[in-house]
Amino acid sequence: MTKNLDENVDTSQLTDGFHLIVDALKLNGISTIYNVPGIPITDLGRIAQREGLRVISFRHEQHAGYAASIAGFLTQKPGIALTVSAPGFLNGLTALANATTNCFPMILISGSSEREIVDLQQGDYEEMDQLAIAKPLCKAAFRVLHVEDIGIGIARAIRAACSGRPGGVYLDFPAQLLGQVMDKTAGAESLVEVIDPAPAQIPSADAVKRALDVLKSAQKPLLILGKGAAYAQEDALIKTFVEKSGLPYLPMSMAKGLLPDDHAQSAAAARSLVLQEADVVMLVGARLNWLLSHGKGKAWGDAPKQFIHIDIDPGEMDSNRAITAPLVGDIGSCLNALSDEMGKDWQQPPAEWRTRIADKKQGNLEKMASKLKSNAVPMDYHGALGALREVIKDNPEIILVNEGANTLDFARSIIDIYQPRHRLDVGTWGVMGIGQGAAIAAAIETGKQVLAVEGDSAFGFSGMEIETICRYDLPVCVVVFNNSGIYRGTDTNPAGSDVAPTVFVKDSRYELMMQAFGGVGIYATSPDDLNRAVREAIASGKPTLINAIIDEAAGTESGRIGNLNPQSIVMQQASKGKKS
Ligand code: ADP
Ligand code: TPW
Ligand code: MG
Repeated sequence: MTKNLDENVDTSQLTDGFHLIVDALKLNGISTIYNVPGIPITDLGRIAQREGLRVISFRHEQHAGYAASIAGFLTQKPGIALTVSAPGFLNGLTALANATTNCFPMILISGSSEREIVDLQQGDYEEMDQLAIAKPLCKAAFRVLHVEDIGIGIARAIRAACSGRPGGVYLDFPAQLLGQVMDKTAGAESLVEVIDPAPAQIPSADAVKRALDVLKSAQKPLLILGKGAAYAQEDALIKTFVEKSGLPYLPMSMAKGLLPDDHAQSAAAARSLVLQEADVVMLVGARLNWLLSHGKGKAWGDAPKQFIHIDIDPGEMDSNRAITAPLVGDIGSCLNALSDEMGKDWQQPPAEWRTRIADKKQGNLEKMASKLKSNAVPMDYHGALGALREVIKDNPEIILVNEGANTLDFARSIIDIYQPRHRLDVGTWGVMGIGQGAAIAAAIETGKQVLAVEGDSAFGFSGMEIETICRYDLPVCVVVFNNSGIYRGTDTNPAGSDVAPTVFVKDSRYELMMQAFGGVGIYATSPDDLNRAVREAIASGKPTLINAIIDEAAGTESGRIGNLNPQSIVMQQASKGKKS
């Protein structure tokens, strides 16, 4: 029963909302909260810290939210972001929606104002109907009004975040709830330990047989591994399946490293060829969304194709193309079932197909190798990334975070990743601003060294969080690819004295920002400088920011997705005029 505190009550026998929330999180194995404090949740962070949770305070809720979502991706436990009401909640919402879009389990916990006042719109402190606003942006949203329901509320949130297709969940805790008290023993009994939060989903025997029949019929099979496969943590099974089957595979960007990128069966360096020519494509934890051109059009060529699709969400089937063999279930169960059925009569894909891919790969890799040796100053993307590629090759346990446009697209194809979940990036939305949040979560959750390679624009979205990196003394090295702008630093304004919309202050000294908070700041103009500076950062483990000066003219509009960028006829004529 809920009690109001009066002087005669023995408080040692009581607990309150704050404590029960912390106890419920701990009971469910949650060890870290990513937060920005304030009314009404300041004491929640304090109590959590006192009770042994790690409470990481950010400078802006969006980055606490991105950190929580990446924690969810890395650990399969929902990452917890904690924010104050209305404005803090709204700041966290972008990250919650992004987590849902990317299928990362996360819970945004927000304090909220008094229900009675909010619902009558009487103008409470930070008044907002948060539950209603969060609902369309997440997988599930719950509000807890009574202290004895905290255990159930948190259990429902965890289950919703982790089961089936993972996603973001909103949990609304009104200020009044936090201070409500109840009997300690009854409180402890009200908590719920979630048993088996992501139950196995076993595919039907028919579906397995159908998939295998289609796969066996292929002359030019192709496997595509997505970040769902990285999330599933079935690393050994995936490696065995790929190697036993002999299938050529393409890793989506955050699936890089599931098998080392230099694996003989990787077809990444022959991407266009395999997409165009494959006759059977098996998707594993990857959606046929814009990142795969919806499975249609020029990128996929004219050759007729059949699709096999492994996904935990039945609704994903036929979303863009007809799926000949839907295999609905969790990746572990599906691949185990397929492996069992493949048996001894499995034939490796035709040698002709494998040779064709290998030849194409070799040609493309050779072409790239010479560009990576570029020592040009100012650096171009190949020269700078060629240096970073070598650093990661020598230190494959480093986690790479990557955002930007050109900085993202070039790094994705140039920097090889050797271990699962060691590349974190802008994900399904191509969102700028995940950089520091992702780097912080990666360092906190894994204890590993992080290298964050970010365009100067991308960096700016979460730049203030380098103070957070310094405050917790995290082994994060941020490399800002400084080309003085978005895509390029060369745009001009023909009509006035303002700079062009894509251009920043020239010669910006980003490294001084890191020095301001006690970290190491380095100015690097050549690939050699960059190589040396990153290796020093790794050796010291100190928070470091390297301002890497990139040729302002080296990038292209929108990086490699310029085709998605509608261009005005006037601008097209203007740029033609410039070139001629
Ligand atoms: P990518 O961007 O790498 O192509 P997506 O985010 O588009 O990857 O796709 C990930 C897919 O993985 C989602 O459709 C999601 O439902 C699915 N998924 C997530 N976890 C699992 C799992 N354990 N088993 C099967 N499918 C999963
Ligand atoms: C939340 C639009 C896509 S890429 C980009 C922006 C602003 C920055 C590109 O410049 P950067 O990289 O980072 O300097 P480079 O190497 O090409 O110069 N707001 C959000 N997300 C997106 N995607 C944008 C804006 C965008
Ligand atoms: Mg830039």
